[in-house]
Amino acid sequence: MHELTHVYRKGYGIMINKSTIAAGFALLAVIAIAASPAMGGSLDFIYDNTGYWGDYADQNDDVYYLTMVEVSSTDYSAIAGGLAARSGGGLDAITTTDQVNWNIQTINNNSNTYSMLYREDSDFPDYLGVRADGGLDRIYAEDYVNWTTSSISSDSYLHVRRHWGGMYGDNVYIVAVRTDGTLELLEQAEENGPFLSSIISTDQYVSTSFHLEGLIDLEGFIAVRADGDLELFSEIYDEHGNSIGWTSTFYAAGNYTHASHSEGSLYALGPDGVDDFWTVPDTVVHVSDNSYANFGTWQEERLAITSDGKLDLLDNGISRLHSRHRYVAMADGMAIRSQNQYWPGDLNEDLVVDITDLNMVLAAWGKTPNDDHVNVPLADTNLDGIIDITDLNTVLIDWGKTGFKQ
Ligand SMILES: [Ca+2]
Ligand SMILES: [Ca+2]
Repeated sequence: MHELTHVYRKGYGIMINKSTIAAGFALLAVIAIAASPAMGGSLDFIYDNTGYWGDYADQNDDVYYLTMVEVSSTDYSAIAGGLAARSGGGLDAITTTDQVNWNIQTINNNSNTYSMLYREDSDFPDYLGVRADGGLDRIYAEDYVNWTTSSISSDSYLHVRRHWGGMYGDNVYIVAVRTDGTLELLEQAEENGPFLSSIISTDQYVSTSFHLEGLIDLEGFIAVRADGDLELFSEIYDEHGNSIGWTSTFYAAGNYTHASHSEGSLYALGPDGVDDFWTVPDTVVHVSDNSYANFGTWQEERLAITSDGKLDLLDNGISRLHSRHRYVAMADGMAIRSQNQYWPGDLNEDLVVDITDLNMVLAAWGKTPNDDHVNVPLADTNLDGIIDITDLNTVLIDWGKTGFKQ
């Protein structure tokens, strides 16, 4: 195991103790339970190491997860971690209060398999889960211990987000993209009451954003259309303040698949990259040309997963790829590792270990990320912040190998 020293990510002021990683590994090894089917992947902690984001192999390859979502979207200092869906069914809550000791709790009485999880913005962990059979569940625990699952709908869904609405912002809505691509609004008229369903658009959609409070002057949400354009939905009221329905307008043209709201900006992602919308479409900042599949945050950093599964730190209009491994989903400080990984010696990830990879080590020889932010992370196979004989040996050991790691 690695030495217990603090590492400091230059320029960001975040301190993370390496004992976090050590403790997490030990715990993960202990909780290894039954092997699951060959879907999804195992868990990594993602953290900073000497100037750039890195990742560690976990010590537990027996538990596989399909997807995960962060525990806390509002207060990282209180509790962090994620809710992760096991590939064989069931849910694990993986949390820490001190960034050192991680607790993994398998949620009782829930053996459902989930393809998508979404955390509602609430004072306690409160989730929506789209089941593999398409149905929609609510999963919550007011005390982080005793979890309750209830079925919201047995219809079939692809994507869900929760929103507030009504004149005073206290109505609860779930906006759901149905499996047939249409957009459904599920409204809960009273706390813990049933959800009333209505179709608000029969056009074709792939996803929606979180509630837009603070981003624009309108109450509403952004829907990502199947053709990649963004559409703005907002609620309309009569003269008494009663909701009389929803209206939508064109927001922006693009080739997007996801839209996410973070600190007053709307991030829209897709195969053409990430765009950052500052309040209205004519102040778009194009952040990255990479192709993206997902978006999240960790300690006020904006992290995205590329279509190739790499973690990308999106910082003030700069994209920096920060992981050696490939991932399918992420949450606070953790990510689910894809089962398809490049050979450690395949530095340029072209599925062959050859002279190109060797030359990448030689070109960065003796350097640190401070010397070269671009090439050192690519060549640093063991994530120790220096390019040396260890990295050279990794390439030589894998020399001639092709395809993904076996
Ligand atoms: Ca290569
Ligand atoms: Ca190294």
